[in-house]
Amino acid sequence: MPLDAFARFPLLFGPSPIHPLERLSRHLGGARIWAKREDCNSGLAFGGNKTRKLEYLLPDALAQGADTLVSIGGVQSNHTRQVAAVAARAGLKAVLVQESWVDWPDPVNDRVGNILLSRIMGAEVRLVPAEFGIGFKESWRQALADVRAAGGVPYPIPAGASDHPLGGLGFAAWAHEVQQQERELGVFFDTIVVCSVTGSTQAGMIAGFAGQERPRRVLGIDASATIDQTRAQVEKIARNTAGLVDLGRELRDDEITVLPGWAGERYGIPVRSTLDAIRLAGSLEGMIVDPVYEGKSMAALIDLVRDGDIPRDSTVLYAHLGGQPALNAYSALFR
Ligand code: 1AC
Repeated sequence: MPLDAFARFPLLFGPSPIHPLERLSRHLGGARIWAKREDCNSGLAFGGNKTRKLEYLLPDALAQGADTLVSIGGVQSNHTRQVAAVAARAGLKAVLVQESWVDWPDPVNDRVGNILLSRIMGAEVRLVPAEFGIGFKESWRQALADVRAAGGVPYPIPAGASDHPLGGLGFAAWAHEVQQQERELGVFFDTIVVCSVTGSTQAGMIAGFAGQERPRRVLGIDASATIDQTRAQVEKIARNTAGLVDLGRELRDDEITVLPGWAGERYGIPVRSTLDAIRLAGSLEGMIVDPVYEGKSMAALIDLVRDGDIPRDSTVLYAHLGGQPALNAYSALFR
């Protein structure tokens, strides 16, 4: 059915802001670079891309009579922080499984940033030792079972709200929002740059843009150092979402692009290009990006423009997904 026929629980202020990054564009000597800011999209715990996805999952949870949102991520998961915020806003409980996805030595890693905010918002936070993985984990199934055993009605939300039948809808709507903003601004973004880990942000964009007349490139930047897994998940969710919103055709393989090269060796560990990108965006634009997601996609954007893979006459939209709270756990890198 068409996208606007899906139930949506409004959580955002409205369309997220789009603005030009003029000093960064000048510094790179080409391509007009703009940003669309999911970190400013709502009043819910510093916003972020997951809030937009949860607009479509929450009505389903409420229709099922759920009283507890149950989700999973790393210790510094932005996603679980946004689930906590959405649960608070909707008057539901939240149980959050926070696995040790990142072997990060900061002594306050499990006390500051995203996890601190989730605790403030009243979520039950469970620290579980387990490696990075975007699939359905035993710890998450256990949390669901525990809520049931206690007489509650859990609503399962997988990592990143991604591998869920409705997970791609939020960013399919984002694609329509971009088109509307382009009309207002008199601009056309021929290239979108977005960080990909659990997949549904990029996948939703691909499905949404595929229904528009003018083609454009959606460049996913892998930040998990598991490129095959990321690409497979983006493809699966993009195809599912395209079917859900009645795209009316199969997505072509060339519409699904996920690029390796900026993740470093492990999810959650920044490398030199990540830190350089964080400093560059901060010092030229006052725009804060994080070491896990946007620092890596910003590093990719910088290299792709510098190397001419994104041509000088391109107009690029950088999707800022709102990962900044994790910075608190990486302070040692900026002393
Ligand atoms: C990996 C989903 C992800 C998070 O914040 O937990 N972006």
